[in-house]
Amino acid sequence: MSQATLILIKPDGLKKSLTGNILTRLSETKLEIVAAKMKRVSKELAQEHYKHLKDKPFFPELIKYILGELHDRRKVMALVYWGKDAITKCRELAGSTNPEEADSTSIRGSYGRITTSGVYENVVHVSSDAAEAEREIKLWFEPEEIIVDLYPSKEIAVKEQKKKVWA
Ligand code: IDP
Ligand code: MG
Repeated sequence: MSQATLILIKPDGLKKSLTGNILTRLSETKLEIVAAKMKRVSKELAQEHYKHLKDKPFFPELIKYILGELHDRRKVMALVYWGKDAITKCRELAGSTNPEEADSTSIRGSYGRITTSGVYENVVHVSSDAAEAEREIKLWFEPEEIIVDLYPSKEIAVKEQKKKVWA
């Protein structure tokens, strides 16, 4: 079954110059990249993305982590991978959430670590199931930024909206 998943290269992945390695590893899946961008992460986006963890003791540190405050990289790379069993394939390549427990050949097992303050710095995010993937992709991307029609969308007229164009 064709599926989509959100992939984020987290700030530690960017700081450690792992973008190329991670994309090469993901290319083993033979999935298609249907959207990609660099994104500054707002506090609202971070909190919404990780809302399922808001009662966890590590939540405040997790938000600082995804905002880039721990790595002086205030951005992430966001991509949508699409194709057969995309979520299972990408999660398998990413490895377990805890980088110490992740298979040592997985992305997280190869490059992740646990900080002294207890955050799992695990270099990539992969959606956990189809419902989460849809929620996350809609949170991180506008329909026009994705080159296939993943989910129903509609056209609306927007009046007098300000937009930056080339000067
Ligand atoms: P996932 O990223 O493998 O889907 P989630 O449970 O959704 O795992 O957690 C989101 C992120 O929160 C993880 O990738 C990791 O960075 C962090 N995290 C999850 N559980 C813990 C924990 O027990 N301690 C510290 N950080 C954690
Ligand atoms: Mg998750």
